[in-house]
Amino acid sequence: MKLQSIYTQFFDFYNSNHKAFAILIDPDKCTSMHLDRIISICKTIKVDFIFVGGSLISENSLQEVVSRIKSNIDLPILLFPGASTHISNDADGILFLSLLSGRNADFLIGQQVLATPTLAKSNLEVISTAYLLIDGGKSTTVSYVSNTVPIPNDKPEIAAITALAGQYLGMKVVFLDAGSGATYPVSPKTIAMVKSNISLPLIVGGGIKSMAQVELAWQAGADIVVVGTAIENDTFNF
Ligand code: 1GP
Repeated sequence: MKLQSIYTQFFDFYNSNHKAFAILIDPDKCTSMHLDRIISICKTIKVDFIFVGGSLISENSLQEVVSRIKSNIDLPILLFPGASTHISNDADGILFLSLLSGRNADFLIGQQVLATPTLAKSNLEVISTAYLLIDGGKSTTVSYVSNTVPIPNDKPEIAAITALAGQYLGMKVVFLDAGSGATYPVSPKTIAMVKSNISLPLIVGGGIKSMAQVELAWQAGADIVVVGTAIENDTFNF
């Protein structure tokens, strides 16, 4: 049973020295072996959230994978949608992303409007999220699919004012993402500058391959760090 809203949990991490770790599951790549590995990781280290989603997924796999996770892992499940159809009522919440780093109206507001009738009928906790793509050294699926250019990694001031604009627009959380499988993660300098300009929980992900990089992101100011590809490929260095 959910005792606390997910957003309250985000804020608890924001207000404390204990930072959060999230695992991202791409439903189209979630084999039984992958799920077993995640179950075993959850028993070994403290995992706080499961994110489910991706830029290119099929709805059937999303529904099925969310139910499988729900029956095997007792953690909040948050949808991380790539499009308006990526919704499963079996999850606990959804990061309602607006791609603020881009100038593609479809990913700023179009997909969100299309998703809203379904969300309004669901029990999902909807968390308004300022989503910023930061260059991670290679072209990523999300950048290609959204037809947007990421913020350069060496322009932390652009990331900071974009995140603050999201806060001024009333968004509840900021997500800095170098994109799935990025060559390098969002730099500590960018994380720190964004953190010092906003007063919202901060999620950071993309290209993180080791616990040392997770720690660096936490130290720079991330409240929640998310890892997908390295765990999926079983190459994450604990
Ligand atoms: C992608 O931030 C997430 O949107 C996770 O990235 O798959 O590179 O860990 P990775």
